[in-house]
Amino acid sequence: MCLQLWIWPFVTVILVTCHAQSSDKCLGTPGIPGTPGQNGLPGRDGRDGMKGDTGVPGPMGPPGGHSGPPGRDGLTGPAGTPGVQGIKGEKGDIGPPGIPASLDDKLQLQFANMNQQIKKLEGVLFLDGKIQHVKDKILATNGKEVDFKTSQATCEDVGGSIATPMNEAENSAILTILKQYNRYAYLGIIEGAIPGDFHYLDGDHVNYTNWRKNEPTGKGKENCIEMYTDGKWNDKTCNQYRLTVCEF
Ligand code: MMA
Ligand code: CA
Repeated sequence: MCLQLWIWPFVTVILVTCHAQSSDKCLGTPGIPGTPGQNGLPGRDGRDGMKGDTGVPGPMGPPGGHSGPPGRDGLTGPAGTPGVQGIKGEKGDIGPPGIPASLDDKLQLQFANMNQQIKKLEGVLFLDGKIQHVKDKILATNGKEVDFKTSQATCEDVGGSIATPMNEAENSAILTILKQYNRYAYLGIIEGAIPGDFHYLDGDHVNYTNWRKNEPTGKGKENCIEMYTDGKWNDKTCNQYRLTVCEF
């Protein structure tokens, strides 16, 4: 501010000199600029500025007085691991006598309904070619070819036994399955100690046979029986791979 104040007169003097030269009426030389004046009094206060930004939070104060009341309980945690099993209790008293099942109408109705359901399921399986039935006997295969022992074990494992035709109807039911798969199957009949003497697996002597002409021919060397795809029987070694057919 001060600098600008004393430069102005100086510039004015230079301009005056310039005019004087062009008009030819100027005589003396310009004087020396005076010394700068003293600073003026301070101006009035300006208007208030805009509100500043919020300051940063101050440091945490010292701990307060007493601690507050306890908070509420948290959520229930996951179930713990089961404990060890307790020791078995004493045997209870014998219950009151019930009525015989044959006189229990409710039970008899349940049996009748169950049998009806089972018959329906048999119908579905038969339609699908999965089972054959002759009277109360059901015949089925798993489609696998194995030796005699494996076939026998497979059937027993599922609560049945290897197919054993006791009459022509049963022989035909097994044959139906063999034709579907175009395979031979072992039957549940084996040779005893005497060559040519065949018996069921429970030891009973056979009372129905359907040998092919000239069979059996093994003379004690072919201890199992296979059924051909025409329903005829042949005595055969037991280690061949034959279709597993079970009866239930
Ligand atoms: C095979 C074997 C026998 C069967 C004869 C019939 C050669 O042996 O399957 O068990 O009796 O064939 O020709
Ligand atoms: Ca034979």
